[in-house]
Amino acid sequence: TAQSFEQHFQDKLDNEVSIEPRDWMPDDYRKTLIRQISQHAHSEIVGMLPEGNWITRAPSLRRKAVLLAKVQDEGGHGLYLYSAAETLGITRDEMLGQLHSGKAKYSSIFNYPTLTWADMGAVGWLVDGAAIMNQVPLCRTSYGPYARAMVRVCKEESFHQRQGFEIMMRLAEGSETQKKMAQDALNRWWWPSIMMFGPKDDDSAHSAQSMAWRIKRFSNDELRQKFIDVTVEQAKLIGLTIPDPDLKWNEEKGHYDFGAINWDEFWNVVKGNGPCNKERLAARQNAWNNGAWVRDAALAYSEKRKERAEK
Ligand code: FAQ
Repeated sequence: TAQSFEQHFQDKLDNEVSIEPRDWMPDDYRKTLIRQISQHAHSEIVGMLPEGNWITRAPSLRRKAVLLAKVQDEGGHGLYLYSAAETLGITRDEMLGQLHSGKAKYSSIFNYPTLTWADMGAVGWLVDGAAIMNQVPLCRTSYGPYARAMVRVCKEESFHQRQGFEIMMRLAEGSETQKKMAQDALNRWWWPSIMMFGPKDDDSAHSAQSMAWRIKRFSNDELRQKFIDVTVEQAKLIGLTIPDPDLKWNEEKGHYDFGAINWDEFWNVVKGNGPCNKERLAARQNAWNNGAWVRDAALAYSEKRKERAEK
């Protein structure tokens, strides 16, 4: 009966047994996962664009090889995530259709421009740093295929974060101009990075249900606070200043207090009006359109093979 299916699902959650593709699950659990996993996949793929912008201009062969590898990893993460979402009964074409029509979201962070080489440092350090903070707990998310995909993704993100921090460290100990470049990148990426964790808990539409289903293990504000606490110390280490005059260690709480986040800016970017939203979406739509001949050729080839096999 429906009730015993539901009970079985709840027992699994309570006992930390992962939910697998063939298990019964509530419709809304399935929907929430499709939404989150597909948006996560889109973020990885759109997230290749701001850094792709610097591959041809990396300052040395070593930096170029590392950046190229990082951007390829992001493509791989997108593919694992699309595969994980497909196990829930949505096709890749449907997901991409939702991205291209603007119906599906992707992370707000990728709608900001990468203006200087130091931005490659800031993106790796802050954006991948925030991504890891959010994704390590997702290795224990209740849906098996998503959790397993996250294990490998997190290992790679951790390399990405270090390569970004290393770029910042080198620039920060370089010439006056290089140090300024690093500080300028930190100034521009800090606030958008802490917005990546999503709206504050009171305004987070999905959090309560996603926590109850053990999809999310920590709330948006909890993860944001953890990220700020570790990143402030890293900034100190390399002699850069976090652009927040209200940032202050709170002895009683054992956390940093921080200034007000500009939520108008956040929602504006989420709604499609950030500095690069149109450019990012256009790049993905063009890639899709320009790849049509590859899909057509692959399909024609597979049909020809099928025909031959039938003869
Ligand atoms: N941007 O109720 P909540 C990466 C939307 S890391 C845009 O709190 P939820 C690695 C949200 O979707 C980045 N939209 O939602 C990389 C919802 O709208 P909807 C990707 C946002 O799902 C690094 C509405 O606001 N990581 O790609 C954002 O419970 C460097 C209400 O919000 C993930 O996706 C935002 N920042 O919590 C790649 C991690 N925040 O869907 C390249 C997995 C919220 O109803 C280079 N996702 N919204 O239309 C999650 O953990 C969650 O989905 C949250 C949001 C925490 C992002």
